[in-house]
Amino acid sequence: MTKAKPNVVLIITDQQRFDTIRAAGCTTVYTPHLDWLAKGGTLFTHAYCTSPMCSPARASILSGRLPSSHGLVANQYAKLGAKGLHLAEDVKLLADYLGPAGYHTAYIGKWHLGTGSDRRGFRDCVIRYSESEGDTSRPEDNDYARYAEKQGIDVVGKRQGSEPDPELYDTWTICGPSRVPLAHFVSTYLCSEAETYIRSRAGADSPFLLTWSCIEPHAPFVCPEPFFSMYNPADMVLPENYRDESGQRWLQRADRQLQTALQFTEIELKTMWARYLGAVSYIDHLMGRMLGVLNDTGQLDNTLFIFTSDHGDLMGSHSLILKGASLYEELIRVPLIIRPPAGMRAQGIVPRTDGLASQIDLVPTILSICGLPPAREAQGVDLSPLMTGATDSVRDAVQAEFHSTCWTELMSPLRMWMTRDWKYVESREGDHELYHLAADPLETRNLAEDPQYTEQRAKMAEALHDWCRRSGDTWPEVPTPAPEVMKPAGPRHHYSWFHRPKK
Ligand SMILES: [Ca+2]
Repeated sequence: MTKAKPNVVLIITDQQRFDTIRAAGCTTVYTPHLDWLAKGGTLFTHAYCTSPMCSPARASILSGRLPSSHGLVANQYAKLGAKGLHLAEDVKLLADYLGPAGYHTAYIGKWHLGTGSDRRGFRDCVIRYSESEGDTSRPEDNDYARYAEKQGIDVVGKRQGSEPDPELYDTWTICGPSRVPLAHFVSTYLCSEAETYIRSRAGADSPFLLTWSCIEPHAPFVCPEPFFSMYNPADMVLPENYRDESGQRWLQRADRQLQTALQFTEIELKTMWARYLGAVSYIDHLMGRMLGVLNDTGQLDNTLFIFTSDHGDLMGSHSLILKGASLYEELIRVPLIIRPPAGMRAQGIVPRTDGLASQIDLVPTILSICGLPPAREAQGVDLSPLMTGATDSVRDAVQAEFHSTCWTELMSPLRMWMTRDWKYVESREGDHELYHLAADPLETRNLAEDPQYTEQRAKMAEALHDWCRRSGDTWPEVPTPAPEVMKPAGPRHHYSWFHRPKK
């Protein structure tokens, strides 16, 4: 193996909507490094996650398979032991393809695949912290906790190191600057570790794969100053469909994490947006640092750089916030920028494509650009013909799925079949959705029960069921947790950091 193969840097943020990057049309945010990345590569305007939850989506990014195929259908919690949900040993991940091809493999940051400290095929450099239970098997595996201790910083709780300053935190809007200052904040630490890793690879014989993942801009809306206060809430623009109360209907689904936005005033929602975008600008700053080190060490030209997120957040759209049993655009459409290595750029790259793309396409695309054989197990397609302009479409439809927020929660299973013009969501609870995206891109008119569209709905359902048959998805049968791990039905779930009324 020579370094003729490009390095690969894959960035995965958490809960970042597609419309939060200036290059993607968000005029209220500053994302100069992401915009620069988009300028030298391809911005995908219609890239979709497979499921709007961490574990299923992240496993899809890394395996090229839908949740019904890789099996991690909901968020896992390893503490449940054998009855918990785990990524099966035989699911091959990106590093399992690149490692044997001679790549040095690194994983830095959030994992959330329920394998404890094990990062599967990512073997050569691993930096862990414990954002979610189960990301570290033993306390001593938590690299960030050890770093923080050396700085005299005590990190506690689920969101280790990214918790807000308790004196400045507003429990109603869940907004507050971080307790840990910028220099020692967890994602800054993860970025510094990435820089160290990138420097260590300069002059090495073999190419590297670095996957880097952070918790931002996931709620609660916490990040270090000066990014936290970077935007004035009054300047924020709420989503065009934030008054669409038809979304309230989905609060009735069994899943209990989705929340109503109607409980907030306009300025409260704008405050959440200001802090959310502040966290996006913080990520952008970290991207600038990594790109700078790649450039300083002469490795940028030979690097395939990919920026994406696991899924989105409703952030007020359809009068809802956060995520849950819904497959609205704001939840499933993700940022995706791919900047190919110089050799491919020299042949001409389309700066922007509206072609449909899915998270499951990343593994096939990376393997293709690296000149490696395709992954037999992956269900996605190679996106590089969209980037070179060879075609404006590599797939007729994208699929998405939903099972439950957590494996322990009540299920509200969904399946989606979406073309550029139509979206059909089939619900096991019977409350299906059909949107004519071409005429109603904001998804405010559900046509599923409209007799005028019976034929269209049947056509979409047939395409979905045909895909399920071909892909081995047993829908409408879905995996069921053991009854003893299920939380009892009751009031909506409240996370420790969740909206609490003002005192
Ligand atoms: Ca997530």
